[in-house]
Amino acid sequence: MLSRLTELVPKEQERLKKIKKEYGKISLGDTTVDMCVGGMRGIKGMLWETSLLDADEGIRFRGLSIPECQKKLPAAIKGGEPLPEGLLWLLVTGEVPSKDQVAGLTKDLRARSKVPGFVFDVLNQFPKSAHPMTQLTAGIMALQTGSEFAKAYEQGIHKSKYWQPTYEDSLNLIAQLPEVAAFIYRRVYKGGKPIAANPNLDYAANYAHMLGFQDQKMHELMRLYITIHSDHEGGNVSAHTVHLVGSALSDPYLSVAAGMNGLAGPLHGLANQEVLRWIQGVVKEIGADVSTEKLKEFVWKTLKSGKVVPGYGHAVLRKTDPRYACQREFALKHLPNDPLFKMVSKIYEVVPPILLETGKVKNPWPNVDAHSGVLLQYFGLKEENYYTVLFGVSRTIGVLSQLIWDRALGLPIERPKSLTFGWIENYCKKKAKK
Ligand code: CMX
Repeated sequence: MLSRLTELVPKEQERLKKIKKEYGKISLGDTTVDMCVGGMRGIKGMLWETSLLDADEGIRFRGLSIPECQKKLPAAIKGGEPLPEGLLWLLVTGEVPSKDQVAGLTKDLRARSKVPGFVFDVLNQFPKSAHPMTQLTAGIMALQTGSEFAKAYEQGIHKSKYWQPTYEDSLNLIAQLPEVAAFIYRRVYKGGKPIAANPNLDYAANYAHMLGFQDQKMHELMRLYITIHSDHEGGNVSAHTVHLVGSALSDPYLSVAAGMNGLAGPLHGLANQEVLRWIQGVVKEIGADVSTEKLKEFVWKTLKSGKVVPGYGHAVLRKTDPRYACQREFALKHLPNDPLFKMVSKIYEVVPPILLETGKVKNPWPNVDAHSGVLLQYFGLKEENYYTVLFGVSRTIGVLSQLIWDRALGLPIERPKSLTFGWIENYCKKKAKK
């Protein structure tokens, strides 16, 4: 992949120069006071090449929808789920890889996957009760001591070469993260005995194996899971944070650790944990074989107590998330009679009309997090506090693919303009008088 990237970098640098020269002064639309005080919704203010999100259709990775990725990217078994290594290749180069290229990348990642022993010592200092996301971020920060970018910067590397150590750090971190993440799982939930990597397995299957899952179907689920959670354009909290922190030339480890702290928020990646807890709350209070009426009451109770229904809604999407839809397809194929899957299907019927009835929720449909926990439960990964770590391992692939390009294109430090209430009031009063 590195040799292909080396060919692509000068071409894309020229492309950016041309865009700046020819279109630099063209307006992409105005911002409003609502956007300023409302979380910058819809502001077109960031370049993100690896994926693009359409409100109705959902995500496309380098132009490919999820079903297209499932068809075009190499799989471990015929007709099976895509290998995340193939997606990584696609995100970094913009090209669909051959089977051989993916096999080469799997091998490259395996060669980079050794985690220094002191990283585990650092993690062992944490109380086991520390949230797995806290431990994951700490593990990434421990790995940061091996940053090639930080070393090269200290040695005075020319800015035109920044992308090369960024590439090395990115592949190293992507390669090392499953072992760190699996160590956290075994330590917190399985009495501390880690499982050694299996060099014959692909990236996702090996991660599942190190967690303690040998079922082929679980390996397929992990391939799908890691593929679909990787990237969701640039404006979401984790991706934007990595881009922002990276724009200060903080190395990939520092940038990803920051992004993981954003992913750990309940309105973002932690929602997958919250969904499962919420479903368990339903089962506990009204039983697994719940009637529609009782479920409606439960949803209203959640809303009236000032909480969100986790797994529903989105800042950009306005239809059912295709990442939800493909997990539903997976469930229909592999666990159609699972009671919790049936519950998820029932929730899908009940929740959207209620969210619409509130009159304020812009997207009443399920997002990626509404489904993932139920699939993981079925295959035995029942510790919901760990779910966001899986999301984090996957998200690292997407955000680092873009970070390599941020450095290759020499994108500048991010610095949007902020305003005060007083500034807004004065400006709007003056405007009203005109
Ligand atoms: N349950 C209850 N209320 C919800 C809601 C939900 N699922 N989704 C949105 N709302 C509320 C908002 O809290 C907001 O209320 P206030 O006006 O009282 O503040 C109102 O509806 C309008 O919000 P919105 O414009 O529709 O949505 P936002 O862009 O502000 O927020 C999101 C998007 C995802 C944070 C929100 O839908 C939410 O909190 N969902 C539940 C948590 C969740 O599933 N997060 C995961 C998202 C996917 C991911 O990042 O992984």
